[in-house]
Amino acid sequence: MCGIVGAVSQRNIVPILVEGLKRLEYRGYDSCGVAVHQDGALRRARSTSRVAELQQQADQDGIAAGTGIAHTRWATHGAPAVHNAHPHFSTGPGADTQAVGRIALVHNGIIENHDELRAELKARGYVFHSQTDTEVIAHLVDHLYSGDLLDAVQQALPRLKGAYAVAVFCRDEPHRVVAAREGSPLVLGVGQTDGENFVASDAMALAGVTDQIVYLEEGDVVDLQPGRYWISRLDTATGRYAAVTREVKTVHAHSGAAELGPYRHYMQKEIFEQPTAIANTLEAITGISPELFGDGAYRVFKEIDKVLILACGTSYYSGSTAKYWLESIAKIPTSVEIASEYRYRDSVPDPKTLVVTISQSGETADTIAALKHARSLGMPHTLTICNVATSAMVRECELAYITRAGVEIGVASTKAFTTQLVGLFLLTLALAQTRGHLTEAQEAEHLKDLRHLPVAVQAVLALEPQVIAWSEEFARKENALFLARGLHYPIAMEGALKLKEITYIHAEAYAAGELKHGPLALVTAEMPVVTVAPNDTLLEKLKSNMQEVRARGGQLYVFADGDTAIESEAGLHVIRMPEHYGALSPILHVVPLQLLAYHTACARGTDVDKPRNLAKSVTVE
Ligand code: HGA
Repeated sequence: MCGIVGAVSQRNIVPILVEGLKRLEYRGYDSCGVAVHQDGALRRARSTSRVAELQQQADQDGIAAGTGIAHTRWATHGAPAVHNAHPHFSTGPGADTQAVGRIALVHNGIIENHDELRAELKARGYVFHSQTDTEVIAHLVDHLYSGDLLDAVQQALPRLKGAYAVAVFCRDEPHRVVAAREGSPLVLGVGQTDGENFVASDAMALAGVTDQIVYLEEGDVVDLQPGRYWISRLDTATGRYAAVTREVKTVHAHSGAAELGPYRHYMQKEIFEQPTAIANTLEAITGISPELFGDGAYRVFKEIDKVLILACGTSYYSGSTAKYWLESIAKIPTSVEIASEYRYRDSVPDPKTLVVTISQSGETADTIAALKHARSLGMPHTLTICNVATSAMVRECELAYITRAGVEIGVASTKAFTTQLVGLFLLTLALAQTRGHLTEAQEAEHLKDLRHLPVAVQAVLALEPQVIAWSEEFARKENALFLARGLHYPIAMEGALKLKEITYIHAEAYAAGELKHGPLALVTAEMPVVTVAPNDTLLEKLKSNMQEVRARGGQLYVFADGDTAIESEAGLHVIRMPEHYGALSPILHVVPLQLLAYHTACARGTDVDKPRNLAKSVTVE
């Protein structure tokens, strides 16, 4: 994660850098910092408070200049503390340990050979002030500097193993920022006034400043100076850097700024936006066809005979739900893998596989790496379900379905999840159609249910007051179990993840049939057991599992479809959902679980939109 912004300009750039950081705070908020080239020296302000306070600190310290870089951090190496906050400055070799050197640098990523580089640079007399892997890059560039920053950065990059986006400036070259990427996102923003130029982790950071964006490619190095920029990359044949041309795109990036309106937190707002997000995601759908996923999708769908879904976190649970749909409706063998596992294990590739990646941001490092790994194994057919049309994932994949959840600010994903499920259901129907498992009547029936979904979700949102009453009790707990069966088992896992993420209550989900194989040992009167109880073919089996909990004195909190006969009694608390919604039922059942996590977090007083240790867009592995 981590967010980077950098600029060369004639005007004081600090307010723009800080505003950019505010929009990148979704990428991490352990610390933030800004550094500028001012009066011939490197100056910086760093803080472990939120970005909102950084501008004040910069103002107090009189930090203002036209060349600068800024960073918001999600710590990987070294605690979230001021001395580990970026920008990092080099210290010249043999200098007084507190002396500032000539290089200022921000970094997103992980340098895997930092230990080796640190030892080498220490031996050369460099002094380290942080525990970060990043600081080695600052010293390395300093060591290689002999009057030309671009040259020093170009020499340093091949020595780095791992992933990075970096932005660097030098005390001896006041109007220059050099930036590079390999494995972490970075865009160039071509300024529209006074020859100013920018770099940022995400075009959103530059919204309102410039809409002229170059998506830098892996291995690109960009040299920014007033009125000009120059992109180069290493030519492996010659071992030299050579200029490359990249297309400048007009990108109407959203600033991400969104009014909270009547809501207390963005997460609550986003839960309540789900009817609209789902309606928007379905807006262009008039019928089911492979072309919804891009030109050439019919040919691809005809060629493949299995599906491999790769994803992380919440997206992994939407993929896990889709497995049930794909096998039962489209009759296509489907496996779902955690991207960070798949990328490193030996697996058996099959070229007739459709590789489906799922990511809200489209920048999830593990999922992108897993996608590339799958392709390198000889599986060329790739499709992504993604919320950001301009993301690396969409650019990498042959086919795509762009969900229209809108910007999601809360770290705990809600509307991105339900719209992913919509996209995956459409994929199921399109594959079913291609494979001859979808009659016109079935297509019409599914489309009717999809179109009614926003209204059905709205009806579930009306249950909020009942969920609030439960959340008061949950707020006093430190553990919770979630149970479900079949299609709703991944929904129970998502519910448990939501509770963990924002309330810090330890929560685990089990397929209800697994209870007797171990977790039943945890059940006491103190253990709330949340149960997802749709009126489907597994209901009677689920009821037996609920009895097993009741028999041990466990407290059941059941979300039961309106047409089940499950009634509240001692130890059995029931919130009645609308009537059973068939195959799309998971999209309804996840909503009260989101509300339960949200209101429990409020009752516990946690930072709902920015839970501890987490960040929104997971761009490191
Ligand atoms: N490794 C660096 C940068 C962290 C990062 O990119 N996180 O996503 C650090 O720990 O500061």
